Amino acid sequence: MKKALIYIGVGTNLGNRAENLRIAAQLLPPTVRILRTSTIYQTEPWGYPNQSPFYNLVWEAETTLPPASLLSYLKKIENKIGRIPNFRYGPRVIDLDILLYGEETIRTDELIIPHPQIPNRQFVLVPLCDLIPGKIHPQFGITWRQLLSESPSAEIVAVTEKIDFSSIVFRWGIRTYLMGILNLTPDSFSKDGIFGTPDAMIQKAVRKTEEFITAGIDIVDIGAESSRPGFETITIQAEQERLLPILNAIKNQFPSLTLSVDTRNAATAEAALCIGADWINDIGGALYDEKMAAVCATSQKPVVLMRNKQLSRSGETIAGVCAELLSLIDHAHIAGIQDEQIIIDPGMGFGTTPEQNLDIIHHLQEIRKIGFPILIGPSRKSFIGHFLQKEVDSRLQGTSAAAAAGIMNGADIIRIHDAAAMYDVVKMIDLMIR
Ligand code: PH2
Ligand code: MG
Ligand code: MG
Repeated sequence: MKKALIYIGVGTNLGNRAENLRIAAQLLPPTVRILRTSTIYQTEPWGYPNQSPFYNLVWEAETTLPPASLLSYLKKIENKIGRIPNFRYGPRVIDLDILLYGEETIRTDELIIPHPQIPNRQFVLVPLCDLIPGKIHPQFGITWRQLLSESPSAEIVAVTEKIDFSSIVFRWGIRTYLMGILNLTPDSFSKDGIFGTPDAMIQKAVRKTEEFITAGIDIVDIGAESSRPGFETITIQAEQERLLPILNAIKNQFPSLTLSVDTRNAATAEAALCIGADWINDIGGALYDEKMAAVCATSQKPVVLMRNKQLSRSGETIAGVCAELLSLIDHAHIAGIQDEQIIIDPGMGFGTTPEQNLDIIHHLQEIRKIGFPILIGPSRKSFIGHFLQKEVDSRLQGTSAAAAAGIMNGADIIRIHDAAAMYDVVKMIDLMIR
């Protein structure tokens, strides 16, 4: 496919500006690939003075989208991030402008390229000159450096705040997030557990994490205790011996990655948080270990509270699930866990019949009404095997279907094994429905 080299000007002066820049980058489609990012500048407002200073930058990117499609995609991203149209030059959470599209000059009602205002705007010229100072303006025939030197001066300083674009911003509803499963158990039901000597395990775990990141996973969830039906519990000490060295290695190697720890034990959670775990994922809903809720409260980190009790076969599935989740939330609140930390999980396959798992996905919107982000974990589970009569290594299509229906009904995070395949599934669903 034909690729064009483009330059996109980005500005923000409302809310958390650094986060706005990061989420904008993370919402770009695979058809727009950032090659270079200019320095980020704090700039005085141009055009309308009575507003807060902006953060501005320019991206150099490669795209296969024609200009009109690119424009409409960038507008969609602006809407998703919450841009509300106001007056000309007014404040905005995000502004994404096409500055240059290859060597083309374009003049339609919607789009003028090169962006006609660049010569008057140092907040564009300065970052653009970080990238292409010696290139020639397609119409004026002089360099960007020259244009900068002739432009009206404005107050512009490089931002000192360190902005890590590879660290994922979580804003629920804007897109679906993928959690990759890293099982440090020899007996995992999914058949993809990592085991071996301690050194071999570290190596395998780091390699798998790298695969996850390459595939576009947002969170990696590391667990050392199998939760498959009829599993044997391991001691807390054995759990930590398996988990902590690997967690440490992954944290050091991939410091921007969001690392979740799958544990029911407060002492393990505490030790993991100390090493730098970012989330706790507790299949016990912070009930299994009486100290867990307090550890999570102190950490102020996100915590996944999973429903995990035999679900009554009489009565409505979803009402039972909601009642249990509400009681987990109450318990978490009492221990001091804040609403902003809480993610809820209906616990697919935990004390549920195959039919009840279908009900959970079908009626997920009822769980949505509780008002917290929702994680679901249908990946390779036995209810899929039950209905399709497929072994655990042939359940990807069933998993995709469950993810699709789940996302359409309000799921925010999908916990999965098959990173590359599920990335494509989720990307397409988000393009269609979000
Ligand atoms: N964008 C505007 C109007 N004024 N001023 C600064 N400093 N930065 C901007 O991105 C900006 C502006 C309209 O697009
Ligand atoms: Mg603009
Ligand atoms: Mg604009």
